Amino acid sequence: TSRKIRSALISVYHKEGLGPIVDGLNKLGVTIYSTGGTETFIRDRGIEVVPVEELTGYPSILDGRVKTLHPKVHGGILAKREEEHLLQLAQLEIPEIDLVIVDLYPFEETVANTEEEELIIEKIDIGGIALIRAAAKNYNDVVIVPSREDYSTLQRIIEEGAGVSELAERRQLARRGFAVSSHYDTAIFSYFNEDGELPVFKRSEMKANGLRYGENPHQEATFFGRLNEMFTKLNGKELSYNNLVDIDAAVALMKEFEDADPTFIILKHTNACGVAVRPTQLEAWKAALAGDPISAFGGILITNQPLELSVAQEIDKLFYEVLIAPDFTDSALELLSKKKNRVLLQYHHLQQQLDTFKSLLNGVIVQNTDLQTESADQFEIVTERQPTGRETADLVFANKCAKHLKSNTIALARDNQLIGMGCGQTSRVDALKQAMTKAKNFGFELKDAVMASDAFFPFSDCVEIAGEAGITAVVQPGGSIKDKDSINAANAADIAMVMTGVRHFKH
Ligand code: 93A
Repeated sequence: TSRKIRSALISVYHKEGLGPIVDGLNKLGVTIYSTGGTETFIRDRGIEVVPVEELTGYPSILDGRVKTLHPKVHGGILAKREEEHLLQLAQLEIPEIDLVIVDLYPFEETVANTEEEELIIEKIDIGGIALIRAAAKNYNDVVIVPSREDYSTLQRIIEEGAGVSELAERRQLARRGFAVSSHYDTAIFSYFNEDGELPVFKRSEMKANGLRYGENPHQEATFFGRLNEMFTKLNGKELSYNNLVDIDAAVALMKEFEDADPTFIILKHTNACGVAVRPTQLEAWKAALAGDPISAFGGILITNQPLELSVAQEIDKLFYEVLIAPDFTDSALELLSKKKNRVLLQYHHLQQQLDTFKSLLNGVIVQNTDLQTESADQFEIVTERQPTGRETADLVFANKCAKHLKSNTIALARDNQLIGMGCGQTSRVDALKQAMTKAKNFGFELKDAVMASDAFFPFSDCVEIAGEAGITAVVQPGGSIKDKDSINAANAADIAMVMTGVRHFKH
């Protein structure tokens, strides 16, 4: 439903950027109500404005602590544009307010700049927050612009829509409104919360998602989320804390191969110990398992195609914790469901969350999830020899594996199969040695294999060792001051090396 803006209440702390907005509203003939400083700003532009005091019939009192907190203001914002509410507005002579623009008192900046509690307290905005929440609640009829950052959205409505907004736009702005108000209240809470108590959820009140225990039996744990939007559990025991952590790692890595040929991945403790892409699912399973049949015991398995009976028969021989697939054929499901504890998950999508949180030092750090993946056209060839087509494909494959292994890591691959990996090592050369040992233990030749590193080589040692082992191609981000040493070592061993410019640390 479209709504035309006929009236607006503007109350902003910072006035920058407001000029063009009020000019636009004025051109559309919008009636503007406003509070003290904002009113002066608008009047100084030569634009007609109704002081909010004239609307409420009340002065701004208590040094401005009560300016807009009045039924004449909130009634006009909160009224549904339906007969009954509009009748009440008419009886009480309350004008409708179709647009609310707020820029809150700068609480956080004040806290950053002073220790004087009195000044800080005065910067707790009450009326502005109430305006934002009221207008956001009534997004069905009202446009809320909850901060200066949202002026561009409003400018679009004014210019392109001639003051007419659509429901989806208003709802999106309401979402912004609640984002602003929750952020603001969190900042106030943090200021008062000097003992550092975290706004953690009370686990006892969240029994529904309570896990049996955490990483270890003596640790309590709770999961907050909506797992069933992502998966349907078709069989097995209750998911454990460690299962959830591993499933998340499995999803992240499989996302890299979502559209590839049949792929199988086996993970342990969030690290892939088997990965293979093959023309058939059975071959993919066998090649993934061959990567490290010992580690596969008790692993998390994931594939990108509906699980076939022939593969289920093979998997059934192994002890595993969780098997994830986009679907299961009836016969495969029937067979695998016989083991009551084994978890079978059908995934609906492989969406990852955009932010990653971690708690530390009595706080939380948040970052964008590492969703970047390099394709061959992002490879910069830095050696005399170019990688062959087969090597290039394996480099892309190995680089994807390395991205999802704990740092420091080296992934060795050949023919779209992970043949060895070293991860979680404190030195890169240790990671390489571990990867080579694994590969040899499981009967792989390193001749013609490729190597991927999650971060640059600080010295030429890894490339030298790789060359001696017969590895012929290497992918790494580059960026070390000693890149040249590694490049020289690669040239000396006739290795083709490419750089991506993108580091993939994973701690
Ligand atoms: O002190 S308040 O919490 N009391 C109110 O009723 C009120 N209404 C709007 N602060 C209030 N505001 C805030 O005033 C707005 O959020 C805005 O930051 C500021 C704009 O004041 P002026 O227009 O006088 O510069």
